Amino acid sequence: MATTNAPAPAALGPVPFRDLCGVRPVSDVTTRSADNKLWLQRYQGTWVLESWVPGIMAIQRSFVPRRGDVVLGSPPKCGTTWLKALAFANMSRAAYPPAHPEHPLLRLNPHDCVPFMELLFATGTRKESKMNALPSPRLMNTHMQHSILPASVTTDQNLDCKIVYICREPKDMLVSLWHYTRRALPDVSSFLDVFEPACEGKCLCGPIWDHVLGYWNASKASPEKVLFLRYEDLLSDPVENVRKLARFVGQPFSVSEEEAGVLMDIVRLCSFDKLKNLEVNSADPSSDFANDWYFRKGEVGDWANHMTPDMARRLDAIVEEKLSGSGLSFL
Ligand code: PAP
Repeated sequence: MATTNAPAPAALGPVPFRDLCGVRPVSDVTTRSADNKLWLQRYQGTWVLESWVPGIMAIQRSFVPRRGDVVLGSPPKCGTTWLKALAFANMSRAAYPPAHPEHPLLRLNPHDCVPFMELLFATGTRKESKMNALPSPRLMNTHMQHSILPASVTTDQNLDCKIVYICREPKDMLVSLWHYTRRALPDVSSFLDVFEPACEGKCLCGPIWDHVLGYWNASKASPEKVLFLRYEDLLSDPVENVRKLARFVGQPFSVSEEEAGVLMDIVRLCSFDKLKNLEVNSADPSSDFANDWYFRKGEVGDWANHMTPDMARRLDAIVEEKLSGSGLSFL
């Protein structure tokens, strides 16, 4: 097992990955297959994109966490982009004051600031080594289920590397996933194409209930190691959740920062409207993928526009049955 006691370089991070490494962490849709399908593959009990498997295996084999690392975990379409922005703005606020007119998030998409591990570690990209170039504390994200993370990351005693997890009400997550997939793959047209397999557990990074339960149980066992956040809570009380996030990563807001409005500046900078309306996050008709795909509605309850009451009841019942006894519920 990889050790985690490597000395951390002087705290200078996080810095935008793209600024330091000169490359854009690859987007999900580049992983479509030649016949324009997203190929899901069973990997150690989880459903992942076939093209992520080499990266996942490389992470399991060789990822060495450093003191101060923060891994952002999430199922797809549960607020990763938002969490990346918030965590980056939070942890880099000394170097990049959030109200500064040249803040990196005003010119870079959050996914350019925080790399996606599965693709970064994929064989052949050679970007994996670029992780080593990042100054500490480093920020990175993964969609891997907790059960397939390397022990070097999950070991309870290893508080050097922390995990911040975000999940979302499963019906809204599925609707968001469907919209995203539809843009990437024109032959996915019906919501049922996503809904029916998901009810059986087959969806990207699913089963959904296993994904949330893995991190939920880990956060209950080690709350100082895993912070469990919910998209809906972030929407209803961003200030308190950002405060919680800052405390968790060991950078609580000082009284003077609170008085100076730094926390509010971060919330504003990372808000849906602010990020969505930036030029860097706008639609790009010349490309088959654009950053605007990450910013659709940003609301709670859009499922009602896509599911019948029966479909909603069916998925709710499946999810609640799987979560029963855990203390976690989405109802
Ligand atoms: P990813 O898994 O591809 O990284 P992710 O960012 O997790 O996607 O999810 C995208 C969802 O978060 C979108 O939800 P929707 O389809 O229901 O609208 C997107 O709109 C929403 N989102 C992105 N940024 C923000 C933000 N700053 N505040 C609130 N919601 C956001």
